Amino acid sequence: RAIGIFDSGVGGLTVCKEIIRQLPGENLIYLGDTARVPYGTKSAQTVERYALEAASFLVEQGVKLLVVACNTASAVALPALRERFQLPVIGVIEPGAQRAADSRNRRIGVIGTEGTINSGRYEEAIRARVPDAKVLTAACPLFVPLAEECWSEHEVARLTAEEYLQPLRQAKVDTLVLGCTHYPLLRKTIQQVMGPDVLLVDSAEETARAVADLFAEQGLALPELGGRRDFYVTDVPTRFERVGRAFLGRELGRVQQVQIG
Ligand code: DGN
Repeated sequence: RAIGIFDSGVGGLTVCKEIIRQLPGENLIYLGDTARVPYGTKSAQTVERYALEAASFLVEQGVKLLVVACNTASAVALPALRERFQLPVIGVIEPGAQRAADSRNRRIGVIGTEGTINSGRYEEAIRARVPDAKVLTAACPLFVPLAEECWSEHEVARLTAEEYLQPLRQAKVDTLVLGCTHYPLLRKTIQQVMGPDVLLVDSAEETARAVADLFAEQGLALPELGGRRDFYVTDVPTRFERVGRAFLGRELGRVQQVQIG
């Protein structure tokens, strides 16, 4: 049976890419809710409803595990998803917070969409592990379109990053959580602006590790190679196919349009 992954659009393909890298033999079913993207600027109630509908689609496909690749949906919808469905649900926030807890000076930065930052979930998850941590957060909404335009290393991206990250640099954080599906694409620019000594926590990478750990805990055999990947979207697939290549780091193959909700 497959692992089900959903996101508001193409961004979750960064999580997909990491799961493919760490668990190459697993079958994956990915749903991008492209008809309703972005989730990052919508209210918690709306995002929760969208997340339940996206997850229902995947559960109907018979997935064995649900990965909520979207940080915004992970921030606001995990309790509702866990209550509704009888299968393990992994979000991206706990794994990212776990890694951030390794911070040496306990000054930890978190960047994400407005929805993620306003939810306060990263702060909560980090403080649960490091009670005296100083957590500084910043919403960086312009990073999403920059990544989708493939402008991640453009001068505009650098200036934008300098503006958004200035307070975190001043606060001397030694760890910065990339709390949005799109930010791994801007990794190089963000690292340049923050300086080489700041540890960037990639929530996609940490989430894939959490999935691998869960399988190992359950003693599940991990097939080595040959996983099948199916991609679904809720709007016409053209843009998803084009932009998605950069996020997945390879061709997607066939993408099918479905109606959910
Ligand atoms: N996938 C969203 C997130 O990780 O928060 C970013 C895209 C969006 O919905 N704005």
